[in-house]
Amino acid sequence: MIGDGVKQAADALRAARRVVVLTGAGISAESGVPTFRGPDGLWRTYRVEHLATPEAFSRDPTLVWQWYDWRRGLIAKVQPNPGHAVLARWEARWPSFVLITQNVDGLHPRAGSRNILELHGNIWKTRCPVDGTIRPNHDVPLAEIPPRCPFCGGLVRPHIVWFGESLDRDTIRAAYTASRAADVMLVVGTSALVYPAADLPHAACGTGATLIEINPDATPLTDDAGISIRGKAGEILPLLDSYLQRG
Ligand code: BJW
Repeated sequence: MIGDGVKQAADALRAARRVVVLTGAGISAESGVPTFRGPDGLWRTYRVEHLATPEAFSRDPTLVWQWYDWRRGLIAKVQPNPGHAVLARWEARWPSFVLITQNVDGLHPRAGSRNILELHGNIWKTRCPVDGTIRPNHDVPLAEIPPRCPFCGGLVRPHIVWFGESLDRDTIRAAYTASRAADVMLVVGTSALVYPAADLPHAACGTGATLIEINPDATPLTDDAGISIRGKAGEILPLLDSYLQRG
């Protein structure tokens, strides 16, 4: 029963001092942002190696930027959902609350979350490969494709971690530190297939955290999750929050 899992999760959260949440594309699904691997996922229509690798960008930066321009247009039209809103509120409930996200859509910050580790970057930022400068860019559509660095005139790239690229060292370190210190780790809306993000819940379990998973489907993490709640983030998180407020 969903209610039993939610009640158990609320009890675990109430007893926790350090809470860490790891989110994936599923939390934005109810806002209307496509996931990657589901039935309507981006990777069903687009080939990863054509669009989300450094080789693809070197081969055809215009094509890659056209794809990001299309996704930025789609994301700009949607709103954070009640799941994002609950996680934003939880920052005030636990002073050490850390939100780790694999999402690049920026919906967590738009919902009000501030203490966020964006593991895979942010679609609203560009990076100059020459000097590494990261700049916000909210143009929809982009003013030019591909966009250029205002200083060196070279091509800028999306500030996104593509397959085969390393994550920002400080960000992934901070994510491991928070995960290892967690009393409870809540994993929401990720297929838990992409590393090193998918390793973080194992790191948390390894130091004794209770793992709670919210996902309509089973994932490779489900067997390790002490509490597994099968449902949609936008419905389960508000329910969990209301149980927490009752206690
Ligand atoms: C809902 C819902 C609702 C639906 N409510 N839930 C160790 C082992 C094996 C391989 C590797 C390894 N270490 C590294 C690798 C290689 C690679 C990797 O992991 N490959 C695997 C796929 C096999 N990793 C990397 O390359 C990483 N780099 C790295 O580690 O560098 C060092 C290194 C390189 C090479 C070898 C060894 C070391 C970088 C990974 C970068 C990932 N980037 C992407 C795309 C960016 C492009 C873009 O967005 O523009 O990030 S991939 C894509 O997947 C995106 C996501 O952040 C990421 C995770 O996906 P996520 O969020 O889980 O989404 P889905 O669609 O998979 O799942 C959605 C879930 O939601 C589902 O479960 C649904 O059921 C659920 N759901 N509705 C709640 N309403």
